Amino acid sequence: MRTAFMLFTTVLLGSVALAQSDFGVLAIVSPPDTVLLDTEVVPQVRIYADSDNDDDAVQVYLRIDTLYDDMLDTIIEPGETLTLDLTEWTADTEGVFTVLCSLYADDDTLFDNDTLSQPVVVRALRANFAVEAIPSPPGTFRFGPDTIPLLVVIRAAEANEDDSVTVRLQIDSTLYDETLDVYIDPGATDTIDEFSEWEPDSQGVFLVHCELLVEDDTAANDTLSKEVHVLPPWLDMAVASIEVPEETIPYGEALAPIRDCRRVGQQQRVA
Ligand SMILES: [Ca+2]
Ligand SMILES: [Ca+2]
Repeated sequence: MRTAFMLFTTVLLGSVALAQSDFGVLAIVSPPDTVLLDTEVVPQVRIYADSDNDDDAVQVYLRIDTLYDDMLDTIIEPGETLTLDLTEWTADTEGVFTVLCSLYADDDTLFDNDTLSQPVVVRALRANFAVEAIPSPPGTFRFGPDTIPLLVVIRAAEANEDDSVTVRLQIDSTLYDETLDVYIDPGATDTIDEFSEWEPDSQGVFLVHCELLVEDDTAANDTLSKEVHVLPPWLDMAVASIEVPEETIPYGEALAPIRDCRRVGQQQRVA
């Protein structure tokens, strides 16, 4: 008898479970992770219904901290997924805020999926920079004369005019380390030639590394490196003159040749 009662209870509970209706929030589609300051976005959420009833009424609420609060009444059909647009929101305050979506339906019996939250960052438009090339020092050169490092930096076109960028150039980390603040017009490509000269005093392979010290939308293009091979200077010899005596040379007289050779690379007279 007891076994029969438990079986009846199980069947009954099972039938109750099968009859449960559920409505839930699937996603906060908008606002996205980041919204630019003073732009307007249309908040958008996705909900679903797992119910046997036609025309279930659902109230959907969306809140963005204390900045925004909206509610939407809608009708949803069994098995349906709806993407709903709410009232526009103008992101006029910088910061990190919590977007909270919740729903209510009379026949809902599962409540864990009735709310969903995610952060949104509101920030001002950034100036975007990228280091494009390191034309100097060249890949191979001979030390002797100094070389002026050159960097090509690009700035994307955008609205805010005033931002500058800090550029750091290092050669083997410690041989050369210089930082400059430069201004580049929006949309322009500039060759920065204001770094001080580099005076390599030994041969070898050196790593030239450029870094833009900036927080912009794409960090991957903020660094660039190249290897430079520094070779010793040429030992460049040249004959400068051969001096011939003008007077008659007596036959049999020994005469020391006179020549004048110069080491051109060092401008150093060797004879
Ligand atoms: Ca639910
Ligand atoms: Ca960048």
